[in-house]
Amino acid sequence: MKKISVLLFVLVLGLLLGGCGAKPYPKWKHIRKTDNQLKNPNFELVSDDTVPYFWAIKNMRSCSKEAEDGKFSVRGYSDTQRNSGKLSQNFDFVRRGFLLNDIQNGIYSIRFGGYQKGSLKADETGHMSVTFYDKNDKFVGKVVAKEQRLTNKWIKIDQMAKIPSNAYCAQFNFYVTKKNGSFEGPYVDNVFIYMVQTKKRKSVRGCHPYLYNATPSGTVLANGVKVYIKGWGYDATDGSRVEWDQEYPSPCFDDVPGRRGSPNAAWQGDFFLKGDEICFSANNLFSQYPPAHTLRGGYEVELVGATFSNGKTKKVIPMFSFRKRSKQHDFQHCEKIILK
Ligand SMILES: [Ca+2]
Repeated sequence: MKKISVLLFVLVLGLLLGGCGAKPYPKWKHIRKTDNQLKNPNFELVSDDTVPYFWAIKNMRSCSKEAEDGKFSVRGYSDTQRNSGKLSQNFDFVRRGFLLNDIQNGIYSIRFGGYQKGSLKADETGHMSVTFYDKNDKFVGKVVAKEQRLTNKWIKIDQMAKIPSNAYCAQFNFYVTKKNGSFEGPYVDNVFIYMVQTKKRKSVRGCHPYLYNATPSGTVLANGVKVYIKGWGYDATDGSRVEWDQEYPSPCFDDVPGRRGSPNAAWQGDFFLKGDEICFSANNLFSQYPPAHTLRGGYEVELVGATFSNGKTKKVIPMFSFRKRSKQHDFQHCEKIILK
């Protein structure tokens, strides 16, 4: 009897969670800088309700009758009410490992395209585009694939475009429109965006700001605590303070600027709330010309509206210590705080 009720409970729970028969959301393999930056680019991963995974779609659907490659492509919805549709997917340059400095300096262009196919109907069109957004999700630019006369055969779109200097994120789009009746196409399959290095990087000398989305000093966190933060450095061999040539969020120290072109230590900082703690991170510690002395680095932090657990509002937070080249590159440290 007990067994049956447990079984029933599991069954009901399964139904409530909608887990019965539903496909689990697939994982996508790691995307390297040289890979196609789009996930599920050939639309072969499809949910039970004909939605291609990883894509945002409006009035579009997977189609299993016509495919340039594999089993599925995507096309306009075949009813008479909907006259336009859109398929899109975006990615963030920083998350894919690109430096915003490189984007700003026009080091990369994009190569985008894929296969598309029309129908014999004259009044329906489909076109590919890439739109760019800045780090506040504000639109900063768009490139549209050159108009091609669609036929009922697959044609390949393959085009290069510049990336706007303030772009943070790129979005691939495929739009379909028609005047009346139902869609017969247009179809799209096997799409791509590649990041192509089209310009040489100027050799880096000394400290250079590395722009990314760090929480700025002076930010008020969700618990109402205001945090001021700056870089802290200490030469533990001779007991002297290290003054940073460049401040938080990308502290950088170069004892002989321009000597061999690279700083002794440079990293990217950030901080965030985690329960009743404030956590600090120091990422990508870079020490190509490492100091001969033992170098300590971290932050000087001042809180407004809270204290550290010792009752004080100011504290030095050491994050790392190294001599010669640092082997570890990412550091995190959390501190309990007491709200006033
Ligand atoms: Ca396909």
